[in-house]
Amino acid sequence: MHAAKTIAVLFLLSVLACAVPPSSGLLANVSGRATTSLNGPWHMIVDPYETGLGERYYENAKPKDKSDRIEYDFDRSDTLNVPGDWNTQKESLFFYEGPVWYERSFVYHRQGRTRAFVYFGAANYFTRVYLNGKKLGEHEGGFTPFNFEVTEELRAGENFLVVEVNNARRVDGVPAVRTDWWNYGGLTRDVVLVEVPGVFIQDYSIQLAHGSLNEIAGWIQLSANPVVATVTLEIPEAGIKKEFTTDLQGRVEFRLPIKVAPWSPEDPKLYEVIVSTVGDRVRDAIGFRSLQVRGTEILLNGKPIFLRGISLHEEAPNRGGRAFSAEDARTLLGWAKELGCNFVRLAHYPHNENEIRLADRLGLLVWSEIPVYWEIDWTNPATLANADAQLRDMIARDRNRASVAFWSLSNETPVEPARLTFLKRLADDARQLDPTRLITSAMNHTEKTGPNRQSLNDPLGQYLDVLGLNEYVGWYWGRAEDADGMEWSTAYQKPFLMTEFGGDAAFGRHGDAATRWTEEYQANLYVHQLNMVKEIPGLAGLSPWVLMDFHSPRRPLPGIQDYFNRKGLLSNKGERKQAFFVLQQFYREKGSSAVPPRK
Ligand code: GCB
Repeated sequence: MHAAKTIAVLFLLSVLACAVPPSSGLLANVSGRATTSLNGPWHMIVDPYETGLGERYYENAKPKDKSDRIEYDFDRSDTLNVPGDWNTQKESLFFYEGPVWYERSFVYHRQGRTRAFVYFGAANYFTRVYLNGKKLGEHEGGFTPFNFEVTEELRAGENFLVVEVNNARRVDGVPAVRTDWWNYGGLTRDVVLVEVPGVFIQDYSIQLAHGSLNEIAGWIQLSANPVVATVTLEIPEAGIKKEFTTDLQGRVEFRLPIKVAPWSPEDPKLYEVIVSTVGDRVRDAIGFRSLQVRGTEILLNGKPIFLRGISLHEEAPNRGGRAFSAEDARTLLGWAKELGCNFVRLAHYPHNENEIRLADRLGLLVWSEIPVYWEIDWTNPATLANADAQLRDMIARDRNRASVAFWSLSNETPVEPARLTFLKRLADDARQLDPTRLITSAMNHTEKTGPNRQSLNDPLGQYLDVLGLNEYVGWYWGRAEDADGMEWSTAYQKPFLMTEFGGDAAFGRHGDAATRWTEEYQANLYVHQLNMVKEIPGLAGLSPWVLMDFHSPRRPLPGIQDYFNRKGLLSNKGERKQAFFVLQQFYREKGSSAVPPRK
């Protein structure tokens, strides 16, 4: 080929590559690679006036002589544990919103691998990262991972990382200024150093082909391009060992016949998967299942499934604050299993990877959501780009998890044209990034279609595969008994889930069923809601609000709320309220039947 022709082809390939939303360069499956933990105590300086930027805290400087003026000293400053929010580690920071500077030194000796990245599981909300005084970059968004290459900046021996994390709420942020959860700030998830060879496995997607139970479809992407290399895919238990040659973009797409036991809540089988190329090898555990919709039904492995779910926040049981550990996940998802769930709605932002990986092992289907919540700056292109980046990174981290069934774009956003344009764009991008998952949103825009009839009528429904409906009969309006005989429908022939209902009860507070804040009130509300729900023709599932009480600044009522949303079926200390057993009983009865009876 002539040089000019080659350049034209390369140009065309790069133009085509741009048609999909750009990759953030996120490393897939970090836990399957060679890593060094940077968790533990980090020095910290609380900086409400953002003095640190001007004073260059990132240089971590020391006075040169006795007359030198330096007004900070990380070494003599207090510490915060990473991972962890600052709000629940220091009483004085409980309500704090603003910048905090973190510093940690570490010793590094190259292991023979040629490239290194520093990877953050999440930092809420806006982050600037510096290594040895040099800025690596910035990141916006509190719940998605990000990484920076540090190959050039790393020194043999002593190094120091300085990170400014700012959780100030912003009108143009995602979420924006008003939420019903605590704005926990800090390095809330693991921080690790990842070492990889010069050309490494950047990302991969290995799943059953859409609608198939005996063919996998996927791709493997190397870090460099142009490069042509051999990559190997092994799934030993399924007898697969296959070599491929990548294209010039370092990418291979494939389809392969496979014989597997499909992943399901009853049998959450995971297979060891190894992806390798010269010098790099990544190990994963992947389940294979098919997910489709047919009319108003959701089909798992070709069969209709009723989703016995519960919504939950990523809040730590007992100690409070952001949950991050495998142990937190075991407690939270253990309770969901005890309730009889086969589904969890992880509200209202992407939860930590420990939780998703455990859901894979426990057989819990997952709804994963980006924090496009209530009011958002719909007409701001930077806000859309931010939401889109959070969507892309949520998908990039979890696209190989069998448990993840839904990508949710939003929760309870107001019906208006600019919002529709914004969310349509997210729906299009989600589909392009992952054509195998179901795209959804939780909505609350209904209209009265009869004396006791409500219909979910939100134009967003046209862009979704599955519709989520939040309703609060018996709490924000009416009495629990008003749910009796109420009929619900949607304006679309699509599966729909009751994604929220519930009411507050303080554990141990008792009274009759008409007395608000008591366990009896909440239990009665569940009885009436569940009676109503089981009559909804073709309802595909539910995820009441919420598994455990969680901190919220909107909930100050003394002696009852004390800054907790008390709609939990369990208290924040893990005490089961009466309504827990009402839902558990309902799920026991539902357990055997796939779908509710049709009228
Ligand atoms: C909702 C929201 C959820 C709130 C809940 C409540 O509709 O989606 O984030 O926490 O209601 O308790 O009011």
